[in-house]
Amino acid sequence: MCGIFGYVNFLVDKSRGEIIDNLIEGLQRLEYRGYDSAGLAVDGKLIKDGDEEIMNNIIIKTPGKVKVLKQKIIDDEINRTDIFDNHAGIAHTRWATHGQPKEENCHPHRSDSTKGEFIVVHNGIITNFAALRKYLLTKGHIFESETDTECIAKLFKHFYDLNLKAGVSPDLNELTKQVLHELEGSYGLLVKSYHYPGEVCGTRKGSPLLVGVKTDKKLKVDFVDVEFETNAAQQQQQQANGHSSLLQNNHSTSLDLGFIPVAPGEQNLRTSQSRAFLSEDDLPMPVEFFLSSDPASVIQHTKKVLFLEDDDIAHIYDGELHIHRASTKSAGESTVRPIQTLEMELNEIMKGPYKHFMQKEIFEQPDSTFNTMRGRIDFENCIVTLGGLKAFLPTIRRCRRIIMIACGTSYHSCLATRSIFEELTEIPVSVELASDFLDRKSPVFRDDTCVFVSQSGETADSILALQYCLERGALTVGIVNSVGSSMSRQTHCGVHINAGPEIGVASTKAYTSQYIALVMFALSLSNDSISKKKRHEEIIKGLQKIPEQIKKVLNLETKIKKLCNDDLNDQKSLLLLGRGYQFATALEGALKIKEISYMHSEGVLAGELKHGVLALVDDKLPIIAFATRDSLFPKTMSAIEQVTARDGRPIVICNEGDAIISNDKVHTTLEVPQTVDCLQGLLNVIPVQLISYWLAVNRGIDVDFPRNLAKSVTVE
Ligand code: G6Q
Ligand code: GLU
Repeated sequence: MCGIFGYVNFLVDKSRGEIIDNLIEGLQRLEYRGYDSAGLAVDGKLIKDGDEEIMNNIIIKTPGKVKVLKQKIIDDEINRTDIFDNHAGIAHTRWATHGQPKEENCHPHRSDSTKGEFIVVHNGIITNFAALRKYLLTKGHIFESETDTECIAKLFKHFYDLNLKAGVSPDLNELTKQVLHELEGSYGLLVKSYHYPGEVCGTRKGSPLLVGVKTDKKLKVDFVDVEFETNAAQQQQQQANGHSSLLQNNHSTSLDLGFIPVAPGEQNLRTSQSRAFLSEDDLPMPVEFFLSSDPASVIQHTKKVLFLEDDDIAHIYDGELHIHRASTKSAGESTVRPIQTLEMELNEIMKGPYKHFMQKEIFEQPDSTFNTMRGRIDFENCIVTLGGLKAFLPTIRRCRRIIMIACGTSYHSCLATRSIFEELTEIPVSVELASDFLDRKSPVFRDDTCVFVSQSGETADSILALQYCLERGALTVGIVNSVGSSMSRQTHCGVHINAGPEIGVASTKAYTSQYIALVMFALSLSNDSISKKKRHEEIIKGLQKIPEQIKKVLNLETKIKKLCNDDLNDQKSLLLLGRGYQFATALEGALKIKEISYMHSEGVLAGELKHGVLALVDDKLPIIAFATRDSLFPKTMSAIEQVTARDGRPIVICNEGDAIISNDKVHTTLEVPQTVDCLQGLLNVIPVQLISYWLAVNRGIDVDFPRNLAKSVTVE
């Protein structure tokens, strides 16, 4: 739910101050993902431990934003000057799932309070943590927090000690495998330990994690080999899988007898399969690694990134990145992980002249919508080409139904385009909220096409629904913004909406780009139909004008700001009325308003007004009605009549210069340009995005970080 960030330098001298600054900056760019607490761990100084010298560590953590952590580091007068030529630092922003945002629950967590042998940051949920905790308590471990995460740190020490007892000194990645064998749930996690100075292991299951690589020299190859188990270790792993999970042993003390240490051949066996990191002359090369849940925090350092797959263990030591697998190799599994070059620019993730990311993202929509279409629509010849779908179109055309699955705003973009999908493709389309779809265990068949729409590509409910559909053999399509996200990798085919990074928790530009991507998808599916040719041309011509028309709608900001100031600020509730294409706009507007201004608001299907909602209407309740010109316009007008007849004075979103809307009956009008009926929602949603924004600003709400919400909802 939150973010993790790690930084490893090798043969690049860095002071502790610089290392901390790197970690803090990484966290700040991740903060939008979840932000109730933050923390980090770096090396301290060498201390005597019996005959041994060990590096103690510095853990600083606090509830609140990263700036609070930054201040705490200053207040604690942490020494900034010590220099490290090899160091591993880890950091975390937390969105609590287990235990309140209190200092003891903040990450990093440690294996023990005396020396802090193993230190862990974790993103996700360990579902069997209660049983693990119970077991570890019987083994004498003392817990310092209420989190599920802490049992991971304890497990590292537990297994480390068991290996030592068996006379084996395990490699960090082997130890990580033993720990992962015990964990159920989802995780992106990093571990460091003074037993392994300058090393870090990062692993993931169901939570994103990537590794950025920065070197002066060119990498020899742009991939890293996956290091699978040797036969001996594999046999041992199978044995271990067979019987020795800690919890299967009924928490008995005989467990330690059943424990299988790391295969002797595997301990500290460090083969250089990491071809990318060998220099020409075989000398180690200076390198920095950035581990993160999000490319946005890595981009200012390097564009070279490697996205980890579920069950990958990235082991970084001696300036090399090794990828191991926590599970045994299955047939057809890829044996390399590519090091990709990110196209994103740093200024794409900065606020620019805007006060908030949300405002910036609303105003980016002329560009973002254009980028969604860029290179995909030939406006002159009215041809749409979606490279990521082309090969699958014949299969999709033959499917028996299309199921669109998403959450929140992404769900609304599906609702907004469902009707044009059905009209153009003549395939039945159902639209599902991912959580409800899973709750119902809805039947899915091999000849279904399941379309997953998501900005982040990491939303847990949608990913679970995706897995459910994959297991049932359906064809899956991803309509995703975040490149390299779990959803874009796990679907068979899809379209990246190319809206650029969206940082404000309230989704705005992703909505309009998803909308356009879905319309382009429907156009591609039906491009073989002669009878639909005219309609195609009309829609494509309409799409061409959308970016310019959005610019015009954005000019309404001053009027909207005044409207919010003068009339809406002190209201407690707001209704949004729409029907046909505009029902989705009403729902999306209501979601925006409630999530960032905390004002209750409800999207109502105008046709349903008389079936109950009308009882709420009086001269006080603010109402926004969508009355732009389409075939349902007369019906919408009659809903407005029903409202005005009860002294309601709606704010009407209508087409430019539409005289039918008489001024004395409505509170005010917000006029938007006219476009094709199925695209009108792209323009109508902009005024409500702006209303929600200005309501929130006027109420002094931190627009980009509304309470209780996170940008990337990676828990069910
Ligand atoms: C809306 C929110 C939220 C979001 C969902 C789905 O403003 O951002 O409703 O749309 O949480 O997220 P994804 O689109 O990332 O799957
Ligand atoms: N489950 C962990 C906790 O509550 C991690 C939450 C997160 O992903 O931030 O501490």
